[in-house]
Amino acid sequence: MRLLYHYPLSPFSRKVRLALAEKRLPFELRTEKPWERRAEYLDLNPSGEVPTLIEDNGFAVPEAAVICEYLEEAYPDTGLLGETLAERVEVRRLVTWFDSKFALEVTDNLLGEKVLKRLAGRGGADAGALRIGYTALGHHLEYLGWLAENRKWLAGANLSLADLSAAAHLSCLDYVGDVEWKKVPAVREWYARVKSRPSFRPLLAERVPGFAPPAYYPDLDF
Ligand SMILES: N[C@@H](CCC(=O)N[C@@H](CS)C(=O)NCC(=O)O)C(=O)O
Repeated sequence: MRLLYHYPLSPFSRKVRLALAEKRLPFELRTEKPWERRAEYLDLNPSGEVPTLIEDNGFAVPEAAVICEYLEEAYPDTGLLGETLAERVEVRRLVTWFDSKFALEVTDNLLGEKVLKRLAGRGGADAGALRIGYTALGHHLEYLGWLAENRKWLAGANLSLADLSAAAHLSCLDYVGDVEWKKVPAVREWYARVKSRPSFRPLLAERVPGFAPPAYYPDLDF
């Protein structure tokens, strides 16, 4: 059986789980705590980061971006990058936005400081980092709001990897109660649609010991 090494509150792991589920590719999950730097896991992915996908035949594909490109090439039936060249550029632009810019400016400063740092035993959250993270989140939500108001899905007419990437980051931030949905109704409407897809259900059911999400976190009407 196909296996994904992941961590529940890792946006990069979540993006790959969503992509696998949207492509209807069955897989099992194995939780990996990347901060433990297990030798066996480092053999699979020398960066030590999650996720890593192991195919049925033992073929290892590390790194979320590499896995998503691989899935698109190996299993093209349900395409997540769009059809035309212009669509594919726009999807890749937004995926890069969320997995680089958003991840660095928002996710690392909020989720990284509040959760991953504590799990890794590297102390508590740094107030300066949190301030930077919340300010950046405000700017990013404005941009997401513009996309959600002007397009059906973030990159255009169809659900794409851009939606999965954005929703993966936002769902982790939502788990720690950092998204003020009332302030961004268009983003909330878009997220409600992503959240109600069958691919999202297993993510919403998961809990990390020591970190309880807000009561509305799993609700489709939030
Ligand atoms: N470039 C990597 C990023 C993955 C990543 O940052 N994973 C985080 C969790 S979301 C991680 O494993 N962090 C632990 C560490 O840096 O040691 C990818 O695309 O897979």
